[in-house]
Amino acid sequence: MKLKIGIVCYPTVGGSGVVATELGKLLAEKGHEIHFISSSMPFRLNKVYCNIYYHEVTVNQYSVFQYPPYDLALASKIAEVAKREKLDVLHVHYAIPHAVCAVLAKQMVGYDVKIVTTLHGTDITVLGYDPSLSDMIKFGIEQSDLVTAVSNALVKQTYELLDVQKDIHTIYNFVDERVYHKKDVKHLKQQYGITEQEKVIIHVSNFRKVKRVQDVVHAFLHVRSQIPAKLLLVGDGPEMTVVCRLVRQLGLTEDVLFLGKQENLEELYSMSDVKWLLSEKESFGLVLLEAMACGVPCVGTNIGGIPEVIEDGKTGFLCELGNIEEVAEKTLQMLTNEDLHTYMAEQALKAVYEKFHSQHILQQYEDVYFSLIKEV
Ligand code: GMT
Repeated sequence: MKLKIGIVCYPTVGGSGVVATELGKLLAEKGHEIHFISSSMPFRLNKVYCNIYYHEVTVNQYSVFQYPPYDLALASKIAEVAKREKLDVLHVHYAIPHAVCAVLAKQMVGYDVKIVTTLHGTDITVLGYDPSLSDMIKFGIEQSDLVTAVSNALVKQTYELLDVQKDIHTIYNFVDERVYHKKDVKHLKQQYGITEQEKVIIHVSNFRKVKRVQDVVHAFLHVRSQIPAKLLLVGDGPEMTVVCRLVRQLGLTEDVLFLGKQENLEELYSMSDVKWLLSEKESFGLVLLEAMACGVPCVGTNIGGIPEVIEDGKTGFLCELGNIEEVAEKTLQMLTNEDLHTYMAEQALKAVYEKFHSQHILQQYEDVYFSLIKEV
């Protein structure tokens, strides 16, 4: 049985948008009809699929409104598309505003279109602490027909924070293994001026405060004092200015490469020996999985969903939040012991192909949709 599925997500660069888009593409490959409903074209939707449609939400600016009513425009668009296309399922990524808009749209269409909500983190770990929003998030979750979250840690945190009366099922994130795999990038390394002797550490994020990019730079100072190394900083965001200043102050300008926002991350991971994610909040850490798929072991903080992605001592190392020395010491252990590095790189790849395989995750989402459709 083929389904008609509406997907609502933030389309810009960011893990939740990436997961929503990649899921839509895999579902389309299996013959389902996919309707993306969002404010702009999801950036990973980079080729034509005959059964993927994109419906843009436009918000008109009327002088009577102090703020453009995006959420109402979205709800209205969801209802319009659901009714016209007779969607079976609305799969929304993020409780607010998307789940709440879907609930409103469901009331507007007048039939039992099923709502699946996937929690990605920020709505719970940041907005869930805001008393003016927490009841709204709880409402969006409880009114959904089925709720998933990207890690067990996020499920636990949602229950603790919002006291929701709803089963939440963990479905891990995935990457498209056809895109994320090790590539031969010797030429690229040379072009960046990285020598054979130098080890490469990579950090990829949106440079929000929670990503602790300053910790990344401090830890790199320790590593570089012991071995020749380069740090690739990929991404951009609010912390960029402070991080640039810190790199200059610590005399690291020669060895830290600011690469800005990049699209073909698999090539940059393929140049790297270790991936760092030292965040203070992280419900999953999709960038870890991307690196692991390219055979790069990871060092991450022991918080949120990171311990579900990095198996300590096997696919990488876990460190205490803010413990720069521990990060440096464990990274050096990996980078100066070739056997250990090879073992961890192999185990990282194995985890991607076993625990997080895209087809395995796709099956779990399809099971979710069919469980709701069969109830009708
Ligand atoms: O990490 C961000 O700031 C972006 C955010 C998003 O909305 O894309 O990422 C969240 O969702 C990703 C996909 O599920 C997860 O891999 C990230 O861990 C999660 N970020 C946080 O929890 C901070």
